[in-house]
Amino acid sequence: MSDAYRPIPYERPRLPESEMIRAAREFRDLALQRRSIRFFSPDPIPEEVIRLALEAANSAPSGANMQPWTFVVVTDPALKKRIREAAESEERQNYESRMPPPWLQALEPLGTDWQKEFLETAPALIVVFRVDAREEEGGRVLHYYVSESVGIACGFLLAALNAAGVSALTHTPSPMGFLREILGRPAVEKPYLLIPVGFPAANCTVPSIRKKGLAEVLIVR
Ligand code: IYR
Repeated sequence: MSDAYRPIPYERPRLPESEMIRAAREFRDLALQRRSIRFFSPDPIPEEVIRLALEAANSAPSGANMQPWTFVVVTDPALKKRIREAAESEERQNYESRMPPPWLQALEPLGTDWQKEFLETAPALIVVFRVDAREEEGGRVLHYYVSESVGIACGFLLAALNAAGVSALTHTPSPMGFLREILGRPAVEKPYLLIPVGFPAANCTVPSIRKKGLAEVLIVR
């Protein structure tokens, strides 16, 4: 056995079954309250809420425990403006010529277009970068299962924000390379997701869409 393997005991109290079901139901109910929003109030959200949600995200399981992510929190209005302008420039080309008709059709129920006002209105933008490798004394160390790991961390982040009553949008302007430049991140970091966070605007609306029920996606063998 390798010297690097030094396990320590792990114990967790077992909940009674009724308590497990109650906790699972409570989390399910909270998850069902979540909606992606595109109309944000400019009201700030407590910095501590973002910090705690990011601590939850940073605890996510990752390939070989390498935590292959960087989170950048943007609240500076000038930076948000630059990000909006760059995102809209890409998105305008997407909507006007790059997205094929079936894609545009799939987006119709969401009512999206190239304009991304929420990138300036939302009080904070969390930009998540995937980090494919890191430099160490001995040379470059590759990270493993980076997209799976970062996806899970983003799921933790969204769930933690939602539990605190904070709304968010999973936004992917494409291509997103401009985020690396504007935020001054190294080439080894690739923008993965842009998550505006905040409270819904007073007149916020969301698309009337339905989620598939579990029966449509669950197979038990
Ligand atoms: N990135 C574009 C288009 C878009 C794509 C998907 I897939 C969505 O679920 C929503 C939007 C935009 O943000 O408008």
